[in-house]
Amino acid sequence: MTRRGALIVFEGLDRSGKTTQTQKLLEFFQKNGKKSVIQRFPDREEPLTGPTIDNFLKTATTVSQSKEVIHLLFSANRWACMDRIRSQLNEGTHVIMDRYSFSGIAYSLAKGMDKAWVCQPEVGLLKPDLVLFFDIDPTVVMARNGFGGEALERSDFQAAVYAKMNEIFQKEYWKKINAAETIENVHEEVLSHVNQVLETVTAEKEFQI
Ligand code: DGP
Ligand code: NA
Ligand code: NA
Repeated sequence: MTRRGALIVFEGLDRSGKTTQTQKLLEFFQKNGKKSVIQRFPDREEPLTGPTIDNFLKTATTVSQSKEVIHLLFSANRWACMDRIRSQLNEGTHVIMDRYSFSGIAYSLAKGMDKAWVCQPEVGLLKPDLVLFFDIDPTVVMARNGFGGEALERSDFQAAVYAKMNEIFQKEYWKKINAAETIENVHEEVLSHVNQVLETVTAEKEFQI
């Protein structure tokens, strides 16, 4: 029987280095002959919800939208990808996620939404084997090149998201990564956590917050 792949989630603020590190982890797995994919959320290629989300992220400062609708749209985007991701895991492929439900919850909590309400749509999604929280001072990411390109990349909002990510941080399967370190050092830290969980991957789990 093939051992299922691991579901490894990278979370953190915009510009905290997640995308670079998901790519480095993918390359590491591939060098070791291990099937793996990167799944980015929001998945702007997902046919039903992707284009709408892309449009929202590009225009949110100029158009007013219901925060409930936006929340459900991002959640629907994750749900729309679940069957494919489950199949990939079951056939032994590691799935590396660039954001997941925790972004969905933290971004909406930062808008002042109710916690139970925002968690509910995530219930039943696949539970990660590992969540790597890219911990970095919001003022540091805001100074990084390219910050501010999209609607949600505003300094006051990022600080609020950071506070909410810390609030929902769960000790058991979240690991904090010092994202202020160099790219190579962060990669080493990522690998040390990943190697530990690969030993523990067993049956499919359901998402719980
Ligand atoms: P990224 O492609 O990682 O740069 O994400 C695009 C933006 O969308 C970023 O500002 C974070 C935000 N985002 C990601 N997931 C969610 C979500 O589930 N809900 C909300 N409101 N925002 C999200
Ligand atoms: Na971004
Ligand atoms: Na990113």
